Amino acid sequence: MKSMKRSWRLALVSGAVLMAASAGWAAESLQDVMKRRGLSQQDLLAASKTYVPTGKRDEFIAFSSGGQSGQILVYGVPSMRILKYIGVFTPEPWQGYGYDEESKKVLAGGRIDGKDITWGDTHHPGFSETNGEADGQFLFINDKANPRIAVIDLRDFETKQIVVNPIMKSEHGGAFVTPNTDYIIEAVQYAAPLENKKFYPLEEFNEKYRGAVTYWKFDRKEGLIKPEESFSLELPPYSQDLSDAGKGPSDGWSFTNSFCSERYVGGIEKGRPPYEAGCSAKDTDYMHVINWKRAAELVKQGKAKKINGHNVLMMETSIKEGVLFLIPEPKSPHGVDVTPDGTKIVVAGKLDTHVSVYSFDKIMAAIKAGKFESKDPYGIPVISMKDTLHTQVALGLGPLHTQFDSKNCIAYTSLYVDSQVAKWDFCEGKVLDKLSIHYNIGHLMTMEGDTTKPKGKYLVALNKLSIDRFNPVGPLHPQNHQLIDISNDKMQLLYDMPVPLGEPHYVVAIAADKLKPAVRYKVGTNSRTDKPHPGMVRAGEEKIVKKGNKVEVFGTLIRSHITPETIEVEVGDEVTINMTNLERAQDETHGFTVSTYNVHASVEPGKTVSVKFKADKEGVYPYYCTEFCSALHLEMQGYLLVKPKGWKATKTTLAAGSYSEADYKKQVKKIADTQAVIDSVVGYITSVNYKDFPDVVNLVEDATDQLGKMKDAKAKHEAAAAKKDWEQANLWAEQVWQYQVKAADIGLRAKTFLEQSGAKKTK
Ligand code: CUK
Ligand code: CUA
Repeated sequence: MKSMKRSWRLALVSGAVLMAASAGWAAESLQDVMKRRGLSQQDLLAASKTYVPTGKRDEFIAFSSGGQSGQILVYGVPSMRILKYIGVFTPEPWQGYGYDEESKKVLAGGRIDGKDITWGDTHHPGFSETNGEADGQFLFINDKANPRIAVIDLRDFETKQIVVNPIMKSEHGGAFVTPNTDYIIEAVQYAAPLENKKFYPLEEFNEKYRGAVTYWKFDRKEGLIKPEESFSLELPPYSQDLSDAGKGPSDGWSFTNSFCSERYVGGIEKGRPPYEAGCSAKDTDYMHVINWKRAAELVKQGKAKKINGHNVLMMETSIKEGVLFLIPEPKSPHGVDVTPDGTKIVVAGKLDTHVSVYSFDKIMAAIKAGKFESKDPYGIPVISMKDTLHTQVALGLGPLHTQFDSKNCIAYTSLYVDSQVAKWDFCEGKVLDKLSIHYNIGHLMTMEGDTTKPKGKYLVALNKLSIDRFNPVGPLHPQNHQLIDISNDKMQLLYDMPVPLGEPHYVVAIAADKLKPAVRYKVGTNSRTDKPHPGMVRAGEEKIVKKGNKVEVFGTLIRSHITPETIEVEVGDEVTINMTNLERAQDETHGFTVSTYNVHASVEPGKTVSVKFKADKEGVYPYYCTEFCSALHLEMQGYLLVKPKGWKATKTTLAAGSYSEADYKKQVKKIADTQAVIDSVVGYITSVNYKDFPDVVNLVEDATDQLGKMKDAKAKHEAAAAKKDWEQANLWAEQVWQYQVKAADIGLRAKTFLEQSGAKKTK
């Protein structure tokens, strides 16, 4: 132990010196490396387009659906480096999501019929938008299996809300956002009765089963969906698929595909041809064209029917009021995507080689003229394809999804069967380039490519299979996100990124500089509600309150101790532990857990988190900090003592060590040496314009805090030494040194930061 302390001191003293002394090895040439690693010129070119040097950042941030993991995966483009997983529908232990009280409440919002659902089939993330542009404030994502939508606040990348769709039993076409984030669109997938827990036999499919599309009202100020102000449209049982909101000239309208307007009901066990045959029998399905602005007005006028307490505009009303129309679209289509200028709607055929480009103007003209080719079996007016098509382009086999370029009229469509990306011109209706990629692309994504202002540059192909692409990891393979350069006429494949969370259907990416995430919370914040946490306390106010069998702890975390260090309860007590992280420095997160009670919290600077459990087992349970937060992280510990009922202490002295006067002298010398290091670091920091760097100012505040605590400990070790109580003298001297180490650690970090940020001498 003693030698370890010595090496610590050495490290502190030499840290600054080491920093400067690391160049000058005879470097391998580029040719040497190419030869050694078997790389071609083409590889090198690709590498130079995706490589982000150490310490540098990505230009775009991608938010990928985590598929069945129920999470979101955040990665940088072009480096494809994974930055974070965000727990959404699924507990996420690192972030304490589902293990602390605050996040449990968020997950509880996603309970269905009183039951926890701890996974989600996430498909489509969507950014909040302002005037049709991604604004970097919020992210939404859907759960196909258990029809739900979640809200993630991009100030802290935390999930704040989960809402359950009150009338659907499955969904797919969410989360699509209207241009000013008034509504988040979610469409049914498999038709079912809209009333909850209502049984109708499949023989009554046409009469009693329904599709629907829900418009969830979003309150940007509160950062929450308002279920009371949300509404749905009842739709025929056509297996609605994806949606997109109109923008610019088409703002106020939305478009939703369907893939089984045959209304086919399978049943191979009864000898009927399967769904796949019945649902693709006809040459066309229907695109639903919906005037959602008008629909919202009708709902306000009280024209909706309440189903399961939710506003539903019934088909009859929608038809009468002219808010719902259909247009045939070729064969079991998949994606529907509105062009950035809002004038056209691109529908990909899936079982047809074409993409069909509809003109919004032509759709409006037909509606205005009352020119319909027919009515569907439910009386919805059908506008003819011929009257509304701008063009159709044969792209290849299995077109699925379309994204847009920063250049006018340029689109990219995924070809599932061909495993290709097609670059094409949707104004002129011609193919410009095709790129073969690895197997079976689903979605594809360009930078802000579904907004009014796509940023071009890169495209990511989301491939379903990776087959032989990566080192084998068993029969379940990762998926493969392939990065493609689209800045030139010809597309170039750059990089394969294995995605270890299946199956990420869709990704959205945003310019990194649009994101303004916080580095800390206001002290005492409940991060899930963004409100002051009643369990917060400041330094020195920590307390344990006991009322009957309820014990509530108001504690704090700061390098490197937990206050309180002992919590005593009686078996059967209900224990709530609130922990506030008092740090200000960036990235000084502490974790908190109590052994075997299945609780965990991630307590970022300023946050207050509570964990709750019934102390139903007698015994001794260590609690500790789970983040390696400082050199004395392992010592960031305490004991929960769960005592038998009516237990009385018999022994009252704690175990002790043996310390001498010589030990004490050594401690005092060590303190003096360390102080010299601190003084030199402080000397440097105050000699430059450190106040111009807010991150450094925070570090300095934290360091000053640590040093401030020294005074009291110093008085204690000196008083004990005067009384020749060498145990107390040594331990309090050691505590002084601990404060110094932490201050020096923070100080060195500040110094490095300043040196790397080009701080200027002021003295
Ligand atoms: S879907 Cu999976 S490839 Cu859910 Cu958007 Cu098309
Ligand atoms: Cu705090 Cu480890």
